[in-house]
Amino acid sequence: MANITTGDKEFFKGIGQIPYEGPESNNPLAFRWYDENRIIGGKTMKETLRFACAYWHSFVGNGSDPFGEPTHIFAWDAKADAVERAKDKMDAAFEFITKMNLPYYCFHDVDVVDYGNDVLENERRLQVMTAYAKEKQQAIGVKLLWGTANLFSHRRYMNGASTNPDFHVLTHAGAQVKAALDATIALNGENYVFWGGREGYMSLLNTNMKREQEHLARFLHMAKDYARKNGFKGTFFIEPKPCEPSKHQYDYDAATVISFLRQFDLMADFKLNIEVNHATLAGHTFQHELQVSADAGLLGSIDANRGDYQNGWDTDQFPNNINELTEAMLVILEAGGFGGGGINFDAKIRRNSTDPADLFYAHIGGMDTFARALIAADQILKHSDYKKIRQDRYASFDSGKGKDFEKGKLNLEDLRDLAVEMGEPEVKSGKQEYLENLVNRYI
Ligand code: XUL
Ligand code: CO
Repeated sequence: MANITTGDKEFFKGIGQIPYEGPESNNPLAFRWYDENRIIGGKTMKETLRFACAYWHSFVGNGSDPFGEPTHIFAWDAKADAVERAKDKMDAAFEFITKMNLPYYCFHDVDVVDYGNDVLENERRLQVMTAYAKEKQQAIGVKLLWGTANLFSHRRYMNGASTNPDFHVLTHAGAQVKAALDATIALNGENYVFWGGREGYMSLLNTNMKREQEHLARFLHMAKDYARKNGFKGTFFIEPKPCEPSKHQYDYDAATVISFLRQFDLMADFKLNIEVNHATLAGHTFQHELQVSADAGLLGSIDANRGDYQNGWDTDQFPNNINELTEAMLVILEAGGFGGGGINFDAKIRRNSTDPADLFYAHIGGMDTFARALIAADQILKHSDYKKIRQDRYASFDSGKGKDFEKGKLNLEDLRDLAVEMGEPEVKSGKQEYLENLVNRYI
């Protein structure tokens, strides 16, 4: 990656390129585990992990919460003109991404430049910024992992975007998605995401759920057809989340989304973007959601963060749980990696993390944790009996009558006769603690 010349416009002063220094280093601004060129399982860490910086949390999220004003006062947020301000923000973003050696970034339309109520002016602003981003991507060698449109913040979307009961609102969602797709295509974006925070309901009393879901499907087909017609070769991702901001969201969890994609004939173009804290809000583990997606051949990408054990909302904290991520990497590696996506840090530094260096510590920690998890998972798969133990549990289906059952050669009466013939089965251990210890042994 080329060195960035930031000159007078350096926003993260005093922080240079983040080096890899190895596990013994005491430098908080260095990687201990993420060594981008290290080969694990035949690929470099950079190629497997495909890290992306999320524009919204890193350069827009200002630390404000429902109880308090912003605490992160950004130097790039000073100019009066929206496009000039957006250019400063983009300079800051690319400076950060370059210093971190992140290969990818992701954005919503409104993260890049402020939107107003004028569709034409919004399109103009995004086009100017797309041209600006294109130059920067080329100069620095950073790529767009995915683009998306924010269809949840504006008050017009309070009752939904493509599922809004008012067609007039739906047209605005269409205009926004068209412009965001144009930007994604112009920037060679590798994927496009739909996260439907308002595609759900606050009360069933005023909601025709069936009709709203049909509208959502129609809308996704329109977006897909438009993008394909305009040369988009990437994958569309749906990002499940059960609730927040809506009481109930239609993209509740991986299983719900897969069934929706199947019902509405969207399986060929869409995969899933699984977010850690969304999985836990749905009452699942992150690993569960990954496995459900992988089993359907639809594991596309992940949004990396973690939740809080006590809080029941989406705290979007940077990942630091090695056990959770090692188990996740086992699923991802066994699935053959991401389906076109990567690891997007959909995570924000805390309200009281106000030093410019905090954004670096957060990303370094997240990247190192994933790198460690990758190394451990690769070792587990190569050198332990992890796979064999799981495989052996099903050995009774590999031959004889068990195999006949899988092949559909038996009926219910056959099962009854076999039960009589074979008598009571022996008790067999699931070896859960053995496997938990095995994972820890490799961390
Ligand atoms: C919200 C969330 C979004 C999506 C993109 O919980 O995860 O930031 O990732 O719209
Ligand atoms: Co997300």
